[in-house]
Amino acid sequence: MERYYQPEIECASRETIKALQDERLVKQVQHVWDNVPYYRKKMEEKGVTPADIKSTDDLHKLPFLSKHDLREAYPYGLVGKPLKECVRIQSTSGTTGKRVVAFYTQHDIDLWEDCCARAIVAAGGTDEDVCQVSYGYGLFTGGPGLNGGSHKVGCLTVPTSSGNTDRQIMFIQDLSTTILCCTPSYAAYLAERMKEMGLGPDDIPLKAGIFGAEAWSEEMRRDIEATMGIKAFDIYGLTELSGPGVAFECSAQQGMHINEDHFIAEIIDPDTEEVLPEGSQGELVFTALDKEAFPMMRYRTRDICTLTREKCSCGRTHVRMAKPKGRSDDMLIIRGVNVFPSQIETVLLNHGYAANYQIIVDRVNNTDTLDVQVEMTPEMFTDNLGEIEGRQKDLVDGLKSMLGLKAKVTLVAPKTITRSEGKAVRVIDRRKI
Ligand code: DLL
Repeated sequence: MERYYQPEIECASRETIKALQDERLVKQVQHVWDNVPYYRKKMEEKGVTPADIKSTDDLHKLPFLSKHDLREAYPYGLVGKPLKECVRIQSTSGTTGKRVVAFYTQHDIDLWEDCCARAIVAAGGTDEDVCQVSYGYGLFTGGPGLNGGSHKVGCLTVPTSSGNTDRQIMFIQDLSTTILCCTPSYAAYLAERMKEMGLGPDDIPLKAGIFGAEAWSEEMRRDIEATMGIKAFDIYGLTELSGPGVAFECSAQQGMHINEDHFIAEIIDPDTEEVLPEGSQGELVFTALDKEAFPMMRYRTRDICTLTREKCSCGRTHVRMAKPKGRSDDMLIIRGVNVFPSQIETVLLNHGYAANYQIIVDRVNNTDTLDVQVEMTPEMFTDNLGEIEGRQKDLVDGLKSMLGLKAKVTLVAPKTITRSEGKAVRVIDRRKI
């Protein structure tokens, strides 16, 4: 039986959702106009006033916000409430430039935690469950978001944060953890360690995993599900919009339902900024409808994916997003060819490897080089050079047919590639361009 956290919203008719969005958008535009001078200026430059926005049909008139705006307005330029009404900040791990710092009122935290609670319930969670949150706690939104959601559902919450892998497994066993929340790469690492410890799916009390914060493939899902004996659910979100829980998978595992009472999603062509029809692949853009402290209007996520409104067997009516293919800024252009790390991962997993790999891109004599280092699994480990060369050639061929590009493949011994406890770093781009 499918369970819902807020069925009156999650299963509402399209008309009800549209009416709610219309009302909230009009209010939110006024809030931003009155309280966020940075965005008001953008509206003025575009010749738009709140009077022009009468419903969601007028959304396209509003200007976009991008990471560039967030950097320019850092730290307080986009805050929509007096600081004395703000109770928390969270921040991205941003490796380049300024971090994004997002602000929350208590109302913002409540709606964020509701979104995470919906995700936990959609994964089968109830107040009978023990939910271990192994996302990082602190500035990263993963730990605090799922922690809050888990409380709301009434699960017994185990806030282990990430790291200390053997202790994670000890808690899973001793406390009979039933739901595990962490990044998919950390889940794969935990699964690998459990196998090494001789634990099979029947020895592991887990029933579900809620894995997100980075791109992961269907092949990786199957591997983790088989090793841990669980059903693995995807969850999506970003700091700018609150954190995890913007969208989540249900039992159908056919895309993630976007919480449409809080967010409007659009897909645009990243080059022309034109809004694309349903089903087209493009950049995901979100408008937050009822965030107070850090309102985001038409925020360009850089994530590339598609949306569908096809009926879902779970009964939820909210639009679904496909797994993001990667970020437009993760996409590598190698010898003129667009390459997403997720395509490389698919080839590796289809050839029986685990997701332990690194992609090294360089430029030698003005030509781009693509070197994929892949760990052999313990079962396939050998020092027979002929066998290794044969396996490498298979992967070179597989990558050629997926990418249309010749890569160099180097097989390395098990356990040589550093494991990730948070978001995995898969690409090293050494090109100085
Ligand atoms: O990663 C929030 C989060 C925490 C989501 C825990 C899910 C679970 P940021 O650090 O701001 O926030 O990174 C946001 O991560 O724009 C995507 O590129 C990527 N991302 C998040 N979830 C997924 C997912 C958190 N399920 C950025 N699949 C986003 C693919 C994802 N990419």
